[in-house]
Amino acid sequence: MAIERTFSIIKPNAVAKNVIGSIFKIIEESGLKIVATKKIQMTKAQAEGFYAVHSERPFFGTLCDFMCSGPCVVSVLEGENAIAKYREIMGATNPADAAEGTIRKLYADDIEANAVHGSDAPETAAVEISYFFNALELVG
Ligand code: RTP
Ligand code: MG
Repeated sequence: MAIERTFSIIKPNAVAKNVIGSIFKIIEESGLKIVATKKIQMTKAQAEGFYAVHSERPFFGTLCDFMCSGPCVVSVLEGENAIAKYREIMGATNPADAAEGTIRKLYADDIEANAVHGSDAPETAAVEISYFFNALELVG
């Protein structure tokens, strides 16, 4: 299995709950390594750019408002099968469907304020990582 990188956001509702460290612990205990990380607050335009793929969805406006409503923690995670592994420990998009012990089961408030984002494919991971990090910040 190849070593992959994926992109993570700890969303504003989880940052507000003061559980950044708890989420990092789950990530590290899964075997994934935090290659880079920083706390940011997105502008509306930055959130709209990040979620451009969802621009036609009915929840796009409220999602972008939520994502810039407070600070987030953006990170690059690395490990074997990192993209699928991170989505597994995140749990289902809707926390009502998320398995016990997953990050969303523990920390999501609802389907929108669902605590974390993780890339869904190698191509989107590469685009999302470069949206927030430059090469000098990716020290491995
Ligand atoms: P993410 O992209 O954040 O990792 O989440 P995901 O793949 O599990 O879900 P996706 O379908 O890509 O949706 C992106 C984010 O939009 C919000 N959402 N709201 N109100 C709704 O029905 C709804 N559906 C999705 C969530 O914040 C979701 O993570
Ligand atoms: Mg998604």
